[in-house]
Amino acid sequence: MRIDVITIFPQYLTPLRESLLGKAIDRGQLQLAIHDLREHTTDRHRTVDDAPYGGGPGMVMKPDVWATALDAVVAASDPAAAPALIVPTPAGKPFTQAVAAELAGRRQLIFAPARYEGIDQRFVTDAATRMPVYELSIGDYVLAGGEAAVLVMVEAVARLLPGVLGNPESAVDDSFGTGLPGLLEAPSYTRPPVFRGLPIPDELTSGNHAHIARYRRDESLRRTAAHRPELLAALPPEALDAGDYQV
Ligand code: 6GU
Repeated sequence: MRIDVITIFPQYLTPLRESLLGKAIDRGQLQLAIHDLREHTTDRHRTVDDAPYGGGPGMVMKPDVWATALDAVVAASDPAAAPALIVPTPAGKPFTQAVAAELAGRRQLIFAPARYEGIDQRFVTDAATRMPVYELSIGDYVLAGGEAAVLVMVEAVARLLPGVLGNPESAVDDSFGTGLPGLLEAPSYTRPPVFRGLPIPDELTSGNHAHIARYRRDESLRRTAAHRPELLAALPPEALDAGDYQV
């Protein structure tokens, strides 16, 4: 997969070259290019924003500068990659594990994170005539800009790419992965067997795999009920198994 990010803060995206993603880049599973939006301005002050039509606080990013930058990235791309544009915004659709999986199936993603009060909407409207556009929010809170959301989305997508995770099964059993539809993951434990007086739950040391699976499933249900009751309420009846009715 190829990922392009256009931003006025290129340094903000450098963590994407660390850790798991850095290794994927080194192995050639992921190509990452960060582009400075200001390189696509034409005035002496390298202006990227202006006052909002209709008034109000803050500034709006200029559609002409964004469109020029996007055109340059598209022109340098393989047309067969059919890139999709991702515009992070708190006014977008929720970025979920299902959306991450959909994006992981594409060959190229171009991210356009905004600062200030966002980008002139005509940039999105115009781009959508040429490519798929996703306006996406990472949660119900407001960030100072979309760059942190890009870090989140790229990490969630890249770990789903073939060969990026050491153990592909760890993506399956994750909260919101395909192993436990609609449930949160059970808590995890490792050595020592007693930590500050706290033992490991007996079920996990029993060696009985059916027992362990039942215990983890019950803990998933308990955690989901405590932290995310709306997820439990939304489960279709067939997502429950016979043992669940005792919980
Ligand atoms: Cl994607 N951007 C910004 N600026 N704030 C957000 C967000 C995105 N998602 C949640 N809050």
